[in-house]
Amino acid sequence: MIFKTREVSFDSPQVMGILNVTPDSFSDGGKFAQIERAISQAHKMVNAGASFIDIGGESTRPGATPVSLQEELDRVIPVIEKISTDVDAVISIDTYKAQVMTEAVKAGATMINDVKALRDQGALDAAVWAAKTHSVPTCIMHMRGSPESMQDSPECNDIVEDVIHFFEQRIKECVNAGILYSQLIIDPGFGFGKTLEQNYQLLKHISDFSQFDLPVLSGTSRKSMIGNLLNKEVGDRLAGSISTATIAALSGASIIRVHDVEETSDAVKIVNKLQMVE
Ligand code: 8Y4
Repeated sequence: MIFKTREVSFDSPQVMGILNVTPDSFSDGGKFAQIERAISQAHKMVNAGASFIDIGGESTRPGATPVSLQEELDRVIPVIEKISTDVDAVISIDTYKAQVMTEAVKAGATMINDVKALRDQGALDAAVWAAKTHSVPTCIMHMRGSPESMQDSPECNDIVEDVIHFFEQRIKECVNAGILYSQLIIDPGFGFGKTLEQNYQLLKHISDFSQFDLPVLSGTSRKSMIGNLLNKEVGDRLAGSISTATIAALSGASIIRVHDVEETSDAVKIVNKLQMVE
């Protein structure tokens, strides 16, 4: 798949490192120090095996304080400008806002990651522009609940069927709008409005999404599907996160979105070796 000028092969799973660009209360170095911290974190993740960096201004975390458009732009754009020239990786912009997508792609982002699957005002048009004029692919994620479009589908008691039906509809709309089929990535959206049971059903059946012949992105890192099962706080979910990442990689997921890049890259190398031997 082409990300602007970079071609990425999904013959083996790729690791996407999560880079949150949020003002943290412990750092008082100001804006410049924040940008420097983000760059060094990105370099660290690439050296540890990440070929994707997902940059988010924290507008999409469930339960996160909503961030204004200007605040999100101020957080994310300077970091993308610097990282896209300095760091050898696909630079993904985690946003559902059309204007953030557009400005991020102008600043050097090479992928769009939208947890609302381009259903926010203007987002589909922004992603069409990014795809057509910059060869920037988009990841469309499934979410249950929040945006109203989910509920108009018939009441389904099979989450896997539900998510597959969502992608059938959503892919059609994206392609009709002008995004190439081959410029889409799909994601079942672990944790987004799903029960613990449903999250594990999706993980168990994640290979079902291979029927679309599109790269599948899997994001389970440190989520409550791990914490609630193991009774562990967010800082103690590494073993659980590596386990779910390994299962996803073994099942054919193409992009594994994680906080712990080095540990997950080791796990992916084990999976790769396993797939290679007779
Ligand atoms: C601890 C840390 C507990 C983080 C929960 C979380 C996905 C995503 C998110 C995903 C794609 C998160 C932006 C939620 N999750 N994008 N984004 N897929 N494509 N929660 O699963 O990391 S944010």
